[in-house]
Amino acid sequence: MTARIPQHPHRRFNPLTGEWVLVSPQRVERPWQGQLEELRPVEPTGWDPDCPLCPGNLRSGGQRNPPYTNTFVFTNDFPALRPQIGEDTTATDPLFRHQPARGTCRVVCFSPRHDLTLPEMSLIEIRRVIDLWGQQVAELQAHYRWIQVFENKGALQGCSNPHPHGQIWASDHLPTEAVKENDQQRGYRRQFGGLLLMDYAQQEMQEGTRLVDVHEHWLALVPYWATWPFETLVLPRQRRISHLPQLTNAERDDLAGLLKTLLTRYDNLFQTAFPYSMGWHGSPGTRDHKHWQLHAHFYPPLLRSATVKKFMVGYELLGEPQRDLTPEHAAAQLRALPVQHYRAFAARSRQTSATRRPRA
Ligand code: H2U
Ligand code: ZN
Repeated sequence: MTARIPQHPHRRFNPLTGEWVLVSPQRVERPWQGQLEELRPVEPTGWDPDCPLCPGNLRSGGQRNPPYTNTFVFTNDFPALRPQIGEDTTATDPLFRHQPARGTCRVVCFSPRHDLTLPEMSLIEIRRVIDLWGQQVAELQAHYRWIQVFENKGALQGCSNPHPHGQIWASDHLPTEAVKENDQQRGYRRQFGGLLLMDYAQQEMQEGTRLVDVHEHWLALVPYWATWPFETLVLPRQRRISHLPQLTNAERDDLAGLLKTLLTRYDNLFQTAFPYSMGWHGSPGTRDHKHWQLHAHFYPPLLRSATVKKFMVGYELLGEPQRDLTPEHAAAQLRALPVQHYRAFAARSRQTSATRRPRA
């Protein structure tokens, strides 16, 4: 248990990856004259004639999107992985080793509306995205070993387009993060007999200080070992779940609710469409690995405003990740925020003041 959190520099261990993070709580107030990022203007329109993801529009690859009304999936026009391996490319030289990489990449449009983001979508609409993720994983699992569902959101995070969308990359090989998590979860089960992320969720529920949102089937928390300032981990609370297709109706509805509150808190923190990279980590392959628990990571880059982000540079690149703001403080900040979206609140206030305005 994490009884006492030190106020001096210390390192925390990430049991999911086997890596360490340096925490320096005393540096929070250090002077900052860093760069200000340029803010993306608010998207004014629900349909953008120049957006390759909007319904009915032509994509860069030359194909036209159907007039879709809910969600829409297509194969990436510029895929990083392809289903056919051209030539047999294996080299075992210890210094010049390579192996073939076979796979496929898809783009998933969450909504036909160009100006929406997940937290501003209704629970029914978010549930449709969850169902689509599940269908896609089920379909791709028949052909590939690792299915990476993810969303890159915001120009600050390198996202190319504000239209609400995510991606899915499927591959024969386990990527590096998956290998680490697989080894660590398997090792924990061998050593302690339990399920790493279930044991962790239970202890965090008792501890309380890092919790952000607790729903019936899911919880979101700032992990003890978080590296990004407002990083969160989304975990099942009730049972071991292999991957997204295994979610029950109740778990899907509850997840829609949790994503809505968590992402609304994120947007409310700096009153901006909070950028992040998020993704699901489910059990590899079709075998139901007993050591693996389904979970989602949210990695947001912002540190202290809508424009000031955390850089993973210097010591982080050359030594190990470091943070000043403690995970406990980050969780307390997120918990204190309302779960009503600031844009909806602003719109309602405008309406109320308009109806109160005395007639001329
Ligand atoms: P990001 O939002 O992370 O930038 O990803 C968008 C993806 O959409 C990107 O991988 C693909 C890009 O290749 N894309 C298409 O496949 N067709 C298009 O017409 C535009 C973008
Ligand atoms: Zn669009």
